[in-house]
Amino acid sequence: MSLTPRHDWTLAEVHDLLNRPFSDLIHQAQTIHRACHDPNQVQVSTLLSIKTGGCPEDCAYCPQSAHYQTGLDREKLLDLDAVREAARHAVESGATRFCMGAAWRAPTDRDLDGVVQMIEVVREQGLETCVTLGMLSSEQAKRLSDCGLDYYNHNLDTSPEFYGEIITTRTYRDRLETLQHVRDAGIRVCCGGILGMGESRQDRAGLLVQLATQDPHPESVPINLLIRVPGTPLGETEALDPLEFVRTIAAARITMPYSMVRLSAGREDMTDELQALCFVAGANSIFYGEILLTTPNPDTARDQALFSRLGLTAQPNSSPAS
Ligand code: SAM
Ligand code: DTB
Ligand code: SF4
Repeated sequence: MSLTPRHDWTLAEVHDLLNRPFSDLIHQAQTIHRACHDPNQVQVSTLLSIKTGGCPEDCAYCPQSAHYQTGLDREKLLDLDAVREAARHAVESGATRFCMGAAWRAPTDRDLDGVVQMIEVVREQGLETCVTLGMLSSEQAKRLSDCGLDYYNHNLDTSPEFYGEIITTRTYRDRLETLQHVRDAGIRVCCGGILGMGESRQDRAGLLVQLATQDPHPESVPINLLIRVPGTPLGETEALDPLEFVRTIAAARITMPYSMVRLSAGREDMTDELQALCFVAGANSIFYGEILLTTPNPDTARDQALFSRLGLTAQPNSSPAS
């Protein structure tokens, strides 16, 4: 079966998908997953925070926002040797993509000089490169493309309707513009969102419609489960029904058949059984390593045991950089 991806998904259609009986939804997602991917292979990415804390944005979920007291120290840009060392470690642990995140609203051109050097040292290790630096101008995107950046991560986070409850310092339109600059520069797009912020099922459908009507679809779609960090406005949010999380993964797989759907933040609090359901629903990528940007992720021994329990293997590097 070969599938032609659709880019005309409507809110009603995606909402109907999320409302389907669970077994029907998972069966459809797994069928599409098998047609488009090796169901037993998982792409493995590693994260590194290159500039931590003190961010001027007010994203209500984020421990790095300067608006909230989360006990996180503001740090300077990491030096090149630390990045090289982390990239080496990522290679040894079997990761194929290295994603660097900075707590910026947008990088200055000077910030970008440092990031370009970092991308170069990560590429030297043969890793795919991804960065997430906030908003980008078209010139900045072009610069990142010229230095060989493979992916840019910039999330839409939630539906356009719910977005204003979560962030007031930058608009949905700002985010869509940055994504367009990234696309126009020829960089692959990593774009997803966060579930469990108090949004409705309709909002989860709304996020997926925004992603699945992009043409082409984002190559990577990270689906994060909110990490409820004390001190942030969402620190006390009621936990999302885990099966609702699985449903959203399944609907992401159905609507964006060829994208890598990443089971992203939030795995630390998931059982192996819940993660297994996410893989059955079509997730085929994870963040690996004991820390995400600033919060804990499962330790590597636990992830190795999980892969072994489920008969999963790490996907080999598909685009050697150097
Ligand atoms: N500052 C840049 C930006 O926002 O574009 C890049 C770094 S930011 C930390 C990257 C993404 O991490 C956010 O878009 C959000 O989706 C995710 N994230 C941040 N805090 C989170 C949390 N507490 N739980 C789940 N995901 C989170
Ligand atoms: C994404 O969607 N999730 C990652 C990555 N892109 C940059 C970040 C998760 C951050 C979780 C909170 C933290 O560790 O600070
Ligand atoms: Fe800043 Fe990014 Fe955190 Fe928002 S998500 S506060 S932009 S680091």
